[in-house]
Amino acid sequence: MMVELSFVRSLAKRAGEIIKDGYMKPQHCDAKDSYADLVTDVDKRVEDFLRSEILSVYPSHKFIAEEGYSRPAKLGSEPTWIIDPIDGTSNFVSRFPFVCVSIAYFVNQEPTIAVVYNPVLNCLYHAVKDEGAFRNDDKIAVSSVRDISEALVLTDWGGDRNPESLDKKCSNMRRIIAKARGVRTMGSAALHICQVAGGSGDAFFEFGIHCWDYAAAMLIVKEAGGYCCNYDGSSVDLMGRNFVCTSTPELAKALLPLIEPIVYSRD
Ligand code: 2AM
Ligand code: CA
Ligand code: CA
Ligand code: CA
Repeated sequence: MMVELSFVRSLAKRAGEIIKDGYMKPQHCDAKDSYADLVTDVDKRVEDFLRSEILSVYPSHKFIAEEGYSRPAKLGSEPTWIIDPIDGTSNFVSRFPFVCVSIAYFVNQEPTIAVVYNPVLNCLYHAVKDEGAFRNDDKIAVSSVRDISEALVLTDWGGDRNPESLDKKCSNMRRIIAKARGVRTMGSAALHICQVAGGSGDAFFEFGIHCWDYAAAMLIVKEAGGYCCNYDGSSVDLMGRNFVCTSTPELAKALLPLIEPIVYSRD
């Protein structure tokens, strides 16, 4: 049985209800790799909900999901769901309203259906391969910005507090802000990328992120006409721990030389 967009949207909406229920309640959180890398019961509850709903209809499908995946994550040609139950957990616990659930459905290693839903701001992005990208059912498109002096660049500090990584991130920020209109860091890679898809940001890059942070948003920004690559300009490697997208290839060409890579081990 084929997976329909309506099924994925309904999963995201119901996951969003769980997130919204937890949003105004104090959350107990556990630290993962660092004190800044958090997980709450709501992350786990949303992931369990999505897994059981999907498996009840598609028992043979595979999963790569943040809280319960088995390393190394491997994307094969089988139908596979790449899921982040909450992207922006540090925002979620601080009630900063930039949080979402991110669901991508892959077949033959190709993203086919993607939904990113922010239940706090009631904003749902979706894309189906070759059918365009939408925000709350309105078609969206990237900006036409080519020149870095006109670009709003989105990136993040992430959860890594290693001093060497922080030095590189600061130097990257320093080089970019000297040339760009602005830099914003809002705590959710998926929503940053969706901002670029909707034309309210012009470029996004980040090191240390995983495929569940950007798999869904990547299809959304591609379908909105955006350009996606790795930090060195090569094509996107989902296990490569970095991702860049821009409104135009010209903007990527201007941005990439300003970025010194921070290399993370693959999954
Ligand atoms: P997460 O909320 O699913 O962990 C952007 O920096 C990405 O890194 C986010 O998409 C976020 O995904 C993850 N991240 C982990 N810890 C973070 C932190 N303290 N601040 C911002 N992002 C963090
Ligand atoms: Ca996390
Ligand atoms: Ca994430
Ligand atoms: Ca997460």
